[in-house]
Amino acid sequence: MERPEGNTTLKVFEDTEIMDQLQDPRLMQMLLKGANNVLDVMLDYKQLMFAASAAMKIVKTKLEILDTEFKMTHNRDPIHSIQTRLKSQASILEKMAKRGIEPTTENMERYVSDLAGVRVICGYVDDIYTIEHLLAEQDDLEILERKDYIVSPKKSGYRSLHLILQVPVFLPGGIRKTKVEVQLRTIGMDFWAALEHEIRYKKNLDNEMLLKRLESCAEVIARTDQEMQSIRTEMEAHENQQKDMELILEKLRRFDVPLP
Ligand code: 0O2
Repeated sequence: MERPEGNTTLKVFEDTEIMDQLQDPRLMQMLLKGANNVLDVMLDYKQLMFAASAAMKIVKTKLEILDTEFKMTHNRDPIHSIQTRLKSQASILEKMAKRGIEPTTENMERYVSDLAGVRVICGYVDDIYTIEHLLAEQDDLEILERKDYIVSPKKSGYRSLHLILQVPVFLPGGIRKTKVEVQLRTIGMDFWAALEHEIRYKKNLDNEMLLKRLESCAEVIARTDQEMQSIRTEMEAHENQQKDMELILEKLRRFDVPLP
């Protein structure tokens, strides 16, 4: 059969010298051992990412349930939308290289807390802390780390609440405790972060003027978030006052019913 030219794999097998060497049982054993080791590492990585993916889905489902339950009792959704992502191999290796961590699967599990990421977009700032509180109440979740970039924004202007959760993933071999990074932010904070990520983040932009303008956009958005929050709080107070008034009027009407 004709073999395509330039196919190096096939050429190797045509090379009688190499084929002769492969007949050497010691060399063959070394090659098989090497291949076995590589496959073990690949399988460990696959299992790690499988657990990360499962943990991410568990957290997303929990958030959806909390949102629905909140809507049933308070008649509004605290969560506007939820996004999930598994960190890419390139991004994992880049992060580890930057920190000088040896790229092993054990190190990935130990040092890279955002293999699984869940982003929760809320309408109002207080919704973010409500969701955090509801997550903290879940017995099977543990909050390992908390960074509040809303109270203390990053120098760039970045605002969000970051939580590293530990989630038990039930697998045939036992429970695998798996980390998930949850980023909670308002629609406004997300708008800023998405555009800033495109324009500047990881690009080492050093134009002071543009950096200042990006930061001031973040401040304008933060003030708008505060104002929207305050409008909603006032509206709710007004609605509650009206409800209280209705209740009193209803009682008065009942009181006014003429006696027989
Ligand atoms: P990507 O591409 O979004 O995944 P850690 O994640 O804890 O290992 P670090 O830097 O201490 O490392 O975490 P930090 O500061 O809490 O931020 C992690 C994530 O927050 C980033 O993930 C971004 O998603 C987001 N983030 C942090 N700072 C900024 C910022 O200035 N602008 C924008 N747009 N996003 C930011 P990654 O893995 O760096 O990137």
